[in-house]
Amino acid sequence: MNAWFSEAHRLHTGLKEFSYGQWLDGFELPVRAEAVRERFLALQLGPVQAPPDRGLAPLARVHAADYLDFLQQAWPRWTALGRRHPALPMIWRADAQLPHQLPRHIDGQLGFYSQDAECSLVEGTWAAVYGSAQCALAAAADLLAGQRCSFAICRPPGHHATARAMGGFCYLNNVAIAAQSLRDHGLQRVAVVDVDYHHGNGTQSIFWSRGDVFFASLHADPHDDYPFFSGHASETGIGEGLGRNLNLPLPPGTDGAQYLAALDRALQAVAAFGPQALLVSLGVDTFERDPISAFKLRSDDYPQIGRRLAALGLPTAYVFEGGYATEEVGANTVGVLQGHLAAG
Ligand code: Q9C
Ligand code: ZN
Repeated sequence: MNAWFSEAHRLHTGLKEFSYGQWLDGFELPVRAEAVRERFLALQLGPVQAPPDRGLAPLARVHAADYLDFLQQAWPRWTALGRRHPALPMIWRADAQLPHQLPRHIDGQLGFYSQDAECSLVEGTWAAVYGSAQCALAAAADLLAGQRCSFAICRPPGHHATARAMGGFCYLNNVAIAAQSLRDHGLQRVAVVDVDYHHGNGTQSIFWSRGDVFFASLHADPHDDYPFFSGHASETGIGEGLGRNLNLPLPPGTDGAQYLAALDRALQAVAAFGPQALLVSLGVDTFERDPISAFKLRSDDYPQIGRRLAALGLPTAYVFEGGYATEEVGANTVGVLQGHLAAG
């Protein structure tokens, strides 16, 4: 299978986050994508290539034009104030009663276009997020060209990004951009399965009222973990999207057996939807030694995930999301692909 990888991800580095009262270096490190790439190459699963440039138009099918402008302009506007450190928001518009009015100041706009204080912007952030989205588009294009399986080594990740807000290390929603691209190239029904530890709130929100993209997510119960405000089982979509959103929140300490049982439930619902292609938000922060997560999956559980996904028998693109145990992120992520290939 092809893997798609953009070298520009390395420019998104030196990140900071404000984490529950602590000022931390980012967890979302360049070594993550490098480790995944190295493992894919070491196992000789296929070529790793730079994605073709498909431009901004497919990104603008998912994200608001003003948000895309903001992402491109944020760093020059930040440095124009004499600042050289990574940009982060410090104020948000929660629970506002007035109709929204976009602030003119960069500090106001950072809050306007973000969900939390986990997405810092540096000089190379735009180049990195643009390249990451192009990787997802290349994997989608592989499916349109008749490939059965493809892998986008996206970094930064994407599933927390909404149409107009970054959050949780995510700026552009890579998997949503890929799903929309499949729709725009004629596929009628697409399914997204999100196996990252965190709820894919951005992807849910993008397809919330749509009947053409089914979204299923397994994740930490929002009562226990980020993103806290979404991911409950009661969230099932609205309008044409009603019944096309499936959340399976799981408790802290969830192990491989519990996880695979929940995955089987999700995949039954996906099969009933009858999609023509499958996109997988592939996070491995469900791992027992992940530094920011509370599930207990072991390395040999990951091929089982791939095996089950392959059993749907659909053209499948894997899109890399979270996973912060830098020693094992390569083996665990590529382990899912090995399981998929072994099954199919
Ligand atoms: N300082 C993804 O896995 N916040 N995003 C953790 C740690 C959650 C993770 C707090 C971060 C979201 C794509
Ligand atoms: Zn995650």
